[in-house]
Parts: sequence; structure tokens; C-alpha cells
Amino acid sequence: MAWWWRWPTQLVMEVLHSSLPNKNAFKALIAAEYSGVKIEVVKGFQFGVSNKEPNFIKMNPIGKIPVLETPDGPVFESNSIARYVSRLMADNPLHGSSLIEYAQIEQWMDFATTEIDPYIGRWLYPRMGFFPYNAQRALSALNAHLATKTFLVGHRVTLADIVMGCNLYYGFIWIMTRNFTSEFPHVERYFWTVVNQPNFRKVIGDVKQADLIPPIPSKKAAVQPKEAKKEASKEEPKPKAVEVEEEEVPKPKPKNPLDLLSPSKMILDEWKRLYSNTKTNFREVAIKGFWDMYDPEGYSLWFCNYKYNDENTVSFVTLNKVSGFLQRMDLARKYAFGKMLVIGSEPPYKVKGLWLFRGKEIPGFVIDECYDMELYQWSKVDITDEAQKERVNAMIEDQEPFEGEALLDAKCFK
Ligand SMILES: N[C@@H](CCC(=O)N[C@@H](CS)C(=O)NCC(=O)O)C(=O)O
Repeated sequence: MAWWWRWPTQLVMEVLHSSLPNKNAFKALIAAEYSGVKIEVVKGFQFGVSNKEPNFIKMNPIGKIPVLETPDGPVFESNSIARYVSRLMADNPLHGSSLIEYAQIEQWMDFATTEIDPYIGRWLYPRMGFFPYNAQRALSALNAHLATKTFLVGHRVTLADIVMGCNLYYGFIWIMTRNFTSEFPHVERYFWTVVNQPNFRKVIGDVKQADLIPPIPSKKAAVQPKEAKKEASKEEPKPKAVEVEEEEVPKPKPKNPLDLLSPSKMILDEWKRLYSNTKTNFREVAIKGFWDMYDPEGYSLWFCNYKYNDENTVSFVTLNKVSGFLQRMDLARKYAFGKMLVIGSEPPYKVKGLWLFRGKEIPGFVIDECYDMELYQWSKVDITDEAQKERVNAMIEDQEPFEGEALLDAKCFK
């Protein structure tokens, strides 16, 4: 019997972990209808709860539905699940009737997944209150998978490594600097192993990791003077400059909406100076000074709590995660002050923070541009509540123990 085929019997039942309705789960269920396969859907599956439970995370480290539990192990990714289900039927017409039809079926599946689905998602999900997805969570999951493996599946290169290696390639050469990838040491090791396989090297050649994150080119900046162009052409190819019409009139840089707010009595830099310069009597000087300056009309205070604390099992990885977040917050330096505490004397570490933002809400551009924001739960500090105010003080002061636990580190964004 071919390795990819198994008699579907009533005894062997595939179990689908998903809430319904869900378009990704539908793929497996519809394929099952066409293929004479019986799938049991887990009863009472609660999206947002069941997919965060440890048993689910063991099956899919990224915590996304659907997952198919098979007698030989779990499978995640809805297309792969649908392929598995359809493979349970020999000579399934769902796979077409020739190699070229099979390839074209795969082609349209990839097209639906990479060209259609993300487009609809980016358009729809913010309207449903979902934040756009970011690469960090997927890289953490990939990192965890690769902790005990050289290649993605089995002990030698498979198509999965070719696709994964090539999809990581632009990331590594253009934007994922050492500083960023060091948070994912197993992904790093995997990537370098894969791209150094002779068959990869024959095609890709030497691979050099990005030193810098390229800025998003403004239309004007993208028009390079001739000399600079010549210089640049000696180096490795750079991402294509945005094409612009020659006679374009420069537009004034749009103001940050926060600059248009009514002036506040609180001057953020004054607070930052007071914080940095207070070496003794911190409570009496800095904390008191903070509340004297604080202007609830012009600023707001927020607590944040990392949503995936149970993943913080390695201290340096957790610390790097927080440092990365603070680096990416650089865009808000004029409008924010923050404290991030890494809590606990042993793993898993908790990451909690306090942020002061200009304006009464978290600035929209921060939510849009700093992808770490969605990794935290945010709650506005109620400054009429003394207990919350005291928690603010404790966070500003790096009070230890904090909520009964030692601090592994306290980082400040100022
Ligand atoms: N590429 C995945 C996408 C799965 C997916 O996005 N699932 C969503 C529900 S439709 C989910 O579980 N989201 C939970 C989360 O992001 O935490 C697939 O096709 O299975």
C-alpha cells in the first residue's frame, strides 16, 4: 500500500478541533464529504478558550484552528488538513486526473491562500476588531518546532524545507537583522543549515544576513542622484525604488495628529528628565513629581500584560522580546514613556508594563505600526482608583518584589 494512502474505516476516526462555522474547518469537512471520510468535530469547542489550552498548543504551537487529530499525529493548516483528508480516498477525483491537473489544483490552492485570503483578511479583519497578524508569533512557533529538529519533517530535506527556506530568504537578507533573529535561535540555525545544503547553494549562492532594516522609501527619497545610483549598483541588488513622476510637487509632511491636540500642562521631556535624574528619594521626588505633572486631559496611562506569558520559558529570549518591543516603539518616543517589567525568578516569566501616551487613547499609529502591541492585553489605568495608582507607582519605581515576585529585569522607554 502506498505510504500516502490508508483505508478509511469507521474504526479510525479523524477528529477536527475547531469551532464552527469556520471557513478553514469547512475545507476539511467538505473534502471529507467528497472522499467518504468520517470526521468527528470536537463537541463544545470554544474558540479563544479551547485553542489556548496546553493540549491544543501541543498540536499547533500557534494556537490557531483548525487542527486535525489523526491516528498518526496532529496536522494543522487547513489546506494541509484538506489534502490529508482527500488522500484517504484512493484515486480521489479531487486531485485531478493527471500530473498537470494535480499541479494546477495545487496552483489554485496556493493562489487562494496567498493572493486572495490575506487580501480579504487585511480588508475585513480590522473591521471585525481583529488586529493584523504578525510574523513574530509564527516565528516563535517555528522556533519551538525546530528546537529538536534539523529539518521540518523527518530527517532530510523535503519540499517543506525548500518552501520555508525560500520564504525566509527575503526576510533574512533584507529585513530580519541578527538583532531580530537572535530571538529565534532554532530558526536561525535551521535557515543557515538549509541555505548551505549543496542543492540550495547551487541555486542561491552565498547568503548574507541584513545589517539594517531598510526604511520605507518616501517617493522623493526613492529617486537617487546619479552618483549614488552608480555606487549602489556595485553592491547587492536593493529593493526596487518606487517609481515617481519627474515633476511631482513635494507635499508637506502630514502632521502627527497628536501634535494637533490642545497643549498640555504636562511636558513629557520634563517628566523624562525628572525620572532620569532622580537618584535618591525616588518616591518623594520622582513619583510625587509625576502626579503633580500628570494631565489626564492630555495624557493617558495604560497597563499592558503579555498574552503569551507561558511561552516565556527562556530568560534571554524573553528579555530580547521586550528589548525588541522597546526598539520598535522608537516611532513613539515624542509621545510616550514606558516601563516594562520581566517578572519572576524562574520560568515562565511574566511580562507586564505601564505606558504613558499623549492623548486619551493609545495612539492609532502605534497600534498600526508596532506589531508587538497586539501581543499584549491593554487596560486603561483608572486614576481614581488608589490601588491602580499604587501599581503605577510600583512600576515606575521598579518595586521589588512586584506583586509578590522578584524582578528579572525592568526596562524603561524614555
Ligand atoms: N493558515 C491557517 C489559518 C488559521 C486561522 O487563521 N485560524 C483563526 C481562526 S479562522 C484562528 O485560529 N485564530 C486564532 C488566533 O489568531 O489566535 C489555516 O489555514 O489553518
